[in-house]
Amino acid sequence: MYLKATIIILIISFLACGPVYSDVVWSDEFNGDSIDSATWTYDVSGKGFGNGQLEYDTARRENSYIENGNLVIEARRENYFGNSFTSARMLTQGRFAFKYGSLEARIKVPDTADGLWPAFWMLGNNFPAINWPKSGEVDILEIGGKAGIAKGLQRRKINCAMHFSDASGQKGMYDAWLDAPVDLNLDYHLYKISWTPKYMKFYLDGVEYGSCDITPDHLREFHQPFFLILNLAVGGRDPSYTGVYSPGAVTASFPAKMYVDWVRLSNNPHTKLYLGKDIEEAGNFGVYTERTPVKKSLTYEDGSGPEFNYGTAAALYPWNNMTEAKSPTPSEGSKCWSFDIAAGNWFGMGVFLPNHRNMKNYSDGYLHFDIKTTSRAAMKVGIKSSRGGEFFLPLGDQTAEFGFARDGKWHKVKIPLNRYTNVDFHTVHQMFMIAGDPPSSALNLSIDNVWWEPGAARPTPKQVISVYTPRLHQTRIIVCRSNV
Ligand SMILES: [Ca+2]
Ligand SMILES: [Ca+2]
Repeated sequence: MYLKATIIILIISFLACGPVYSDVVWSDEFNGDSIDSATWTYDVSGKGFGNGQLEYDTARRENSYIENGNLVIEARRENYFGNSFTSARMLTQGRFAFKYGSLEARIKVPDTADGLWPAFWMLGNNFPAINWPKSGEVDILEIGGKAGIAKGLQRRKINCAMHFSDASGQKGMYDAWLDAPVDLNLDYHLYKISWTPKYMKFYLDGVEYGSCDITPDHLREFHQPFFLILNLAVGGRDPSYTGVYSPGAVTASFPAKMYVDWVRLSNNPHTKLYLGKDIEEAGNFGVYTERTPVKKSLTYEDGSGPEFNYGTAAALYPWNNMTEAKSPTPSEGSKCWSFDIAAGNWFGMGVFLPNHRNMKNYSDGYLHFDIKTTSRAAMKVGIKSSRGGEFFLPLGDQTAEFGFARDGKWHKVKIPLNRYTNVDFHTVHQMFMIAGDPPSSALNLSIDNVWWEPGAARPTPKQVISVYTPRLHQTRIIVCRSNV
C-alpha cells in the first residue's frame, strides 16, 4: 500500500515537472501533393560541390517529387548542360534549421552499386559565409562509398561523419562505419542523430554506432543551428567518396530513386527551432541608419571576436583599395562612411553577416542609400546570399539612373530589389556591397543611410516555379536555356 502510494506520487510528480521531451516538434511527412517550397530549396549546379560529383543537380520535377507519401529524389543518366547525369540536392537553409534534438528520417536508399552516393546530412547555418569546415558538417547517413565497394559491401556499409575546424585550426573529422546486417536498398530504414550540448550520437534502426563528444572548445561549430540536406550524388572525380571517377565507370541502374517517407525532429530540453516564418524580417530594415524610421537595424562589430561567427552582428569589411577618410557632413544623422580610393586598383567593400537574414519580404522592395562623389569611375552595387548567389548591378555611368548623380552632393539612390536575380532573399549575408574596376584617377566616395524597404506581399506558389524567388521571368529564362 505504502509502495503503491509512493509510485503514484512519483508518477504525479513526473507528470507535473514540466514539458515532456521526445515529442515530435517538427516534421515533413511528404504526404502532400507537392514538395513544400516553404521548407525546401535547391542547390542547382553541375560543378560537383568540391567532390567532383558527376551529376547536374536541378530543381526540375524530373529529379524531385512527391509520390505515395514519399519524397523521391531521382537520379537519371542523361546529358544535361555538359554533365552525364541529373539528380537533386535539396536544402532547408533559410527555411528550417534547429539546434539540439533527435532528427530521424525513414529512407529507402537505391541500389548504389556502383557509383551512387545518397546522403542525409546537415551543414552549419553560417555556411558558406563562414568557410567549411569551420561552419561544421554532420553526415547522418552516407552509403555507396569506395570502402564498401572494395569489400562487396556497398549496399550495407554506411557511415556517419562530422567535419570541423580542429584545435589547431586544421580540417578535423570524426567518422564511424557500420556494416548493416542486410542490404539497405531492399527496404526502408531509420537513420538518426541524437544531439545534445554534450554529444552527437548516430543510429541505424535505433542502434547506436557512432558517438562524438562535442564539449571541447574548438568544436564551437556544433553548438549553432544546422539546416538539413537530402541528395543523391553520382560518382565523382578523384578524390571522391565513391571512387567511381568517370561516367563510364558508373554501373548502377538508372533511374535511381531515393525514397524519404518522413523526416522528424524530436526535442530534448535544449532544442531550439528556427523556422523561416519566425525569422523573416518585416518593415523598413536599417543596414546603416540613425534617424530613418526602421523596425530593426544591424549592429556592428569588428568581426574579430570569438563569437562573431555564430552571432547576429554585422561587420563592415573594406576588401581592397578603400581607406577610411575624414567624413563629410553626413546626409543623415551624425556619421557616415567615407573612403579614399587610389587610381589603378580595383576597390570594394561589403556589409557582411556570418549568419544570413531572411529578407524574403523584400524581394519586390527597394534598396535605399545615400551616396556622394564626383568620380565618373565605374561602380556596381551588390547583394549576396548563402543559397543562390551574388549579383552586382552597375550604377549608371554619368546618368541619374536610380537617382545617382556625380556632382559631389549627396544623392538618394533607390534600387528595385527585383533587379537582383540569382539572389535567394531567404539567406542574405552581404546586405550592401559596392565595388568597381580600377579607376583612372583617385576618388573619394561617401555612403550613408543604407536601408531596405519591403515589397507588397505575394502569395506563396503551390509549386516551386523558380528556385529562389517566385518570379516568373526567371522561370522563362531557365526554360529557354534548357530548350537550346
Ligand atoms: Ca510520408
Ligand atoms: Ca548617418
